[in-house]
Amino acid sequence: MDYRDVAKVGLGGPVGSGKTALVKRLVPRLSERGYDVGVIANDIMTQADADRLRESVAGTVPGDLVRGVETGACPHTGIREDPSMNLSAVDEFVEEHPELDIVLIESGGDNLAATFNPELADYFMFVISVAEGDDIPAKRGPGVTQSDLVVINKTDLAPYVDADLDLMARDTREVRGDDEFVFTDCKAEENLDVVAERIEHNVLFA
Ligand SMILES: Nc1nc2c(ncn2[C@@H]2O[C@H](COP(=O)(O)OP(=O)(O)O)[C@@H](O)[C@H]2O)c(=O)[nH]1
Ligand SMILES: [Mg+2]
Repeated sequence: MDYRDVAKVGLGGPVGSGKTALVKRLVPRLSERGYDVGVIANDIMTQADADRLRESVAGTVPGDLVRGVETGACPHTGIREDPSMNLSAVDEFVEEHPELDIVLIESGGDNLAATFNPELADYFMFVISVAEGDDIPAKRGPGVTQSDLVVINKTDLAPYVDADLDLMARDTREVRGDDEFVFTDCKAEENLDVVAERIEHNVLFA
């Protein structure tokens, strides 16, 4: 078994947008649908970071199904130009856990341009938060325009940061030319089933 035998879902986006929060909530939803899920955290520089991730997903993801990959200095190389380290990590992962159906790969890159190499991710979700400003979609960053799904998280915070969700929806639709975006609230667990459903529909049934 190697990386080609497992569905790989990439999560990119700025630090703090809610990628880990989303991973935590997607795992039980995908498990409920009958899939075995593993998690890889990319650009982990120290084992302490991997431990933190393991702690934060504890309860929803068993510790041995969470891996940290140290891809080194440049945060984006490992997911875009040269995903070989990540792909070997997936290979090792599926060798030890041949039952895995899906691996969620969280990128540590803090950049609107951090896109996933199609070899590394069969499905690439770009996670932003409304608290980063409602003009992010209009900036036409490659994450927003080239991802398979844009997740616009933390809708609960919109009133506190004067974020106009209608504007974000209009801009996202316009810059992408499609409706592949979802508003989520990881705190109140809103619309997370929609994200799980998109993954299932686009990756596992594809
Ligand atoms: N209010 C609110 N907070 C959130 C939401 N999603 C994540 N957070 C919080 O935002 C912070 C950063 O989230 P995290 O998942 O670690 O971001 P990451 O850097 O993208 O992995 C944490 O304190 C989360 O609890 C949300 O939908 N609403
Ligand atoms: Mg994280």
